[in-house]
Amino acid sequence: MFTEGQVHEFREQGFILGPRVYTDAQADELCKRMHDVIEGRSQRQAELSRNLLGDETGKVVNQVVNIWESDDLFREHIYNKAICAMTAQLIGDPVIRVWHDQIQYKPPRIGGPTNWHQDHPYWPIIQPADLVSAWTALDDATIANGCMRMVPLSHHWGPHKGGTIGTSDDTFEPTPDLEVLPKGVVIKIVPCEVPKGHVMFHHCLTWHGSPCNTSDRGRPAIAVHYMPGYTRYEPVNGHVMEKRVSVKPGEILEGEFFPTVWKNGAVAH
Ligand SMILES: O=C(O)CCC(=O)C(=O)O
Repeated sequence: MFTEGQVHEFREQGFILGPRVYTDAQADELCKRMHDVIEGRSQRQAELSRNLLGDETGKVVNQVVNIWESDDLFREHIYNKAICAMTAQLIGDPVIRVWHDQIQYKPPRIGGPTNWHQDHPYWPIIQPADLVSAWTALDDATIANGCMRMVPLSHHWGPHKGGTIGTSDDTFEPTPDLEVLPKGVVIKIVPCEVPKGHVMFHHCLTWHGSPCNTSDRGRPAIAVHYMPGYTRYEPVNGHVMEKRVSVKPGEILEGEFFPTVWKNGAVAH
């Protein structure tokens, strides 16, 4: 669990490194299963599995959405008690649901970038922007293999233009449209190394991205995007998860594909 001071730090800064939630052996097993899904050996299919960068760049970011649907251990992961308890603290709501999960695996040497962005503008069917993501490293995520970079305080600056905060270049710096930012903001980049089996949390408006992996070590991780119980289905554009929505616009987003994982201080199985 986080201390009150840590919850305050998260709300101020927009991200925080949490504790170890898996032993090395548990992280290795999840990593093995991640490769099974990416390489088509799992029994069931995830919602989406593709190279996020397409086939033309020669770089690869293996993106899998809702791996929990394809593998029982990843299904258990979304209910991980420690992660859910910390997420509920950070979000500050007694009910937590899964919006969706997401793998972005950067293979050794050819692992590509994830451009600077905010998450919520990519989710134009849910409101309000109070989600928190729990990003668990299945091996050490380091500066060398493309750990995430965050911009502290940026979640206080509102949604950026279409969610895009510049393209990735050699220096991997965000190139925002300063016109749409509050005056006087200071853009500082913090590399966030996450040791194997540890979890890091970020707010859905925090600017973040990750550069290429040019190292000899892959960068496996699983992010779960958790939403407070009051999150509504408010479609203004499309999303890959929309076909799974069974409620009406304006209603609380819940149902089989958006499981309630935490309720009133306990895991909700
Ligand atoms: O894994 C990465 O480098 C990016 C992940 C991300 O953008 C997210 O979890 O919101």
